[in-house]
Amino acid sequence: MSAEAIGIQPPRTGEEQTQRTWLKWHLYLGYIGLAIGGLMGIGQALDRLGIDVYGTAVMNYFQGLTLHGVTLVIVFTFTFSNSWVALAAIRAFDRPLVNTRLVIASTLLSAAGVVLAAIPMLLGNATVLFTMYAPLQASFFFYLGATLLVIGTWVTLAAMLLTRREWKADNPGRATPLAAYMGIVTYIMWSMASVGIAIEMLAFLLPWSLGLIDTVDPLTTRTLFWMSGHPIVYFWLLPVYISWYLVVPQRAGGRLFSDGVVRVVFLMFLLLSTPVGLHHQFTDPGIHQGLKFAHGLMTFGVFLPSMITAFTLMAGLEDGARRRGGTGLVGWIRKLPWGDPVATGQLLAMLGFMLGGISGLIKASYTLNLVVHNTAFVPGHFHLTVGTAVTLSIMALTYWLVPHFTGKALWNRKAALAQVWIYFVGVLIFSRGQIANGIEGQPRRLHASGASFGSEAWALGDLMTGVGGLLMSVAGVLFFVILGQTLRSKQTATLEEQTLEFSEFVHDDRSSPAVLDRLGLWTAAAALLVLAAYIPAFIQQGFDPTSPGFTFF
Ligand code: HAS
Ligand code: CU
Repeated sequence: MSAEAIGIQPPRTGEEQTQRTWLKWHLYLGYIGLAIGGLMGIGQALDRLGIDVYGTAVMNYFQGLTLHGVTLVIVFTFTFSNSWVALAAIRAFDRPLVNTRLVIASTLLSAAGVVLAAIPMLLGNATVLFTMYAPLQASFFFYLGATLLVIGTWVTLAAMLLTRREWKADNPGRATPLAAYMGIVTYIMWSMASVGIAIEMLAFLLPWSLGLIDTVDPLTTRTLFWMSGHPIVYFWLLPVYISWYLVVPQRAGGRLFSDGVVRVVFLMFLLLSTPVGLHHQFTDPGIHQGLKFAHGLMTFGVFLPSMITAFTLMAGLEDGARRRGGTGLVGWIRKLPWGDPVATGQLLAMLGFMLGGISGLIKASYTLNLVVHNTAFVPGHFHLTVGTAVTLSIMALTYWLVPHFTGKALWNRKAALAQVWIYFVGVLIFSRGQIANGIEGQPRRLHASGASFGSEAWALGDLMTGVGGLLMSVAGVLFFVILGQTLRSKQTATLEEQTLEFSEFVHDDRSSPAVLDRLGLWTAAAALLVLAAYIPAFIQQGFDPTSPGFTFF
């Protein structure tokens, strides 16, 4: 049995137990983000149905939308990753992380970041949306909170890298265990990518919001933001890929083809996630067409590791289903573990991601991007990616994680199954509405029921977005009911329920080339690509710090 097949078990030492307690609270912090963000989502769904909760309520549309975006895509995702990826690394290395203080520091940094960012958002002093670039200006504390959340992720990386070094000293010549490898490569990618947003914060937004400098260059801050703002989507996605690779096929009874291929997939993300940010700026003036072309080309490159993932997973799932008696060209799909909410939620998330991925490819094509940029098509795309592939997978994984962390049995498996299906059906209807309206030219971030203009062509799309959004909200409420009831439950989880087995491979790590483990080398190569993609962009676009801050809402 390979090391990976051991999977995640209940803790064995006191230190591991302490770390898991902190990781548990780190995870719970994310659920608070999900609750606030989800609540704001209900308001947005109602808005599409013509019920204007913002006209009368305590907050305006953009305040609600900022809370929605920041708590979901920065708080919920980051805290889940810090918790889950560290937990997987502990199990893969079969030892606690070096050292416990770093695990605690990461949790506290996230918590401080959440509080600092939440207060100005709730007070209406940070209505800049989650794409926090100039010239919209937020309170200093909002930027500080976001910065601390990013630093928390760096601390998690430091803990994992130190543990890897210690493990390597004890296991000379062996490849980093796969679950840890995937997590560490993800975090190296993100830490490198987040340099863009770090410079944006430290050099521009923090001093600007404090009044130390009066003006900034919006184009510079946009470019720095997107330098991190594209790879951030893989920082949301790759922790979930760890589960898609290592948990779902195993639960389906299948083996994966090759350990080496999975490592190559993660290295491709390390190399290609960052030098593509200009695909968010295809319509920005002042950036040379050749640079946009280069970033566009590399966007098609970063599509590949997800395609390899799709084929690898499909083969692993088919292998499992056929071993369980599945037959036929597609008939085997019936033999996937549809009674298991942990697997089912993630299978549905994968199906949603197929559509999310295709809509991404459409936007990566320059000429099509000109049609859909800044329209409702964009949220249509990202609710199928971060809103489905990531969120639905985290919900499903929660049905294992919480019993694991607490020792309590999952409350009502049937309810959990219903929850993931309702969310899936809801998000499909929701995104269909957004994507159709985007093609009809509906701007994104439109306060629809408060707008004095509109188009007949948007009526059906808005209805679908509203109804789909309400279904997602029902699933969101049900998720928290299941979570609450599980936490209150007196029934203990069996050892099997607390244990997470990892997938096995036909070709395991012994056949993977040693060069894949040279993480320093790959990081250096990735850094060179980032420099090649961005230095010409900054030189060419120049620096023109003439814009004051604006607060419109
Ligand atoms: Fe994106 C904008 C292009 C992936 C998120 N994206 C966004 C924004 C967000 C976002 C939040 O090129 C909006 C930012 C803003 O506010 O302005 N995106 C892409 C491309 C990909 C992509 C090419 N995006 C993501 C992921 C996200 C995400 C992942 C979050 C997690 N995106 C764009 C572009 C824009 C953009 C443009 C800017 C648009 C504009 O004009 O503003 C690709 O990486 C996608 C690759 C995915 C695939 C799918 C693989 C499928 C798999 C599942 C297999 C299924 C199985 C099922 C095995 C190739 C792995 C089996 C089950 C059974 C039951 C049988
Ligand atoms: Cu992107």
